[in-house]
Amino acid sequence: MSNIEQTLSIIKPDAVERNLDNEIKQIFIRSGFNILKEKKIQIEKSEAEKFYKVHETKPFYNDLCSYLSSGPIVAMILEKKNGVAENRKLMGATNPKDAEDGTIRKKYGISIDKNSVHGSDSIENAKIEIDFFFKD
Ligand code: IDP
Ligand code: MG
Repeated sequence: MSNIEQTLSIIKPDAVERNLDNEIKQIFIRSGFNILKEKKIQIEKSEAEKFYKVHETKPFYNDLCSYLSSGPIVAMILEKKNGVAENRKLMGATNPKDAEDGTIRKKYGISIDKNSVHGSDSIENAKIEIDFFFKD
């Protein structure tokens, strides 16, 4: 049985702003991910609110949506065996301070909000998030 999975990755504004997008893409490639599609875009705050709707009751929701829409991002469809979990592992903990050595957030994250990358947290959400960015 094949468990090749697709997941949505976003290189967030703090990383794109520091020109880290190519470097981070190389980490995904070296770690065995295929980048099936990618686009560099800037989204509206209203779109960020839709994307992060699961967090709408959180105290940081407004800042989070302002932040994600504050500058260009790179959205990618990544594919690998166990891709959803493998991407979460490679990203590291939400707070870069807690992220393990060798993870993207440990290496590049600035703070809990400016943590350089987003990754889908389940196969179901990966499908929803991929559609959000790549459905025509
Ligand atoms: P994740 O990105 O590791 O899946 P989530 O809990 O889904 O983490 O939170 C989404 C994003 O919201 C995080 O990546 C981070 O940028 C931001 N965030 C999460 N918790 C906090 C917080 O306590 N303060 C500020 N921002 C937060
Ligand atoms: Mg999450």
